[in-house]
Amino acid sequence: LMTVTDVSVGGMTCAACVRRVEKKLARLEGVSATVNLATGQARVSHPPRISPEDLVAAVEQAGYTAALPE
Ligand code: 9UX
Repeated sequence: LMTVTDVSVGGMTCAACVRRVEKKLARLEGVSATVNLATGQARVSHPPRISPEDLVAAVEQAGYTAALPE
């Protein structure tokens, strides 16, 4: 069963940014993500063994900022 986590992504300004973030997240085993450029939100489906912090790290490694909901 997958977990869904929303991540706030900062620094995206175009559709290529969106694809970069989605592809970076998808490199994690079992992860798929849809990024909304207008809202700056990534909705991520992932196995429970991948933590929200892992998702934040992946987004940051793609060159963007990331934060979890408060
Ligand atoms: Mo287009 Mo998004 O150059 O960084 S990929 S702004």
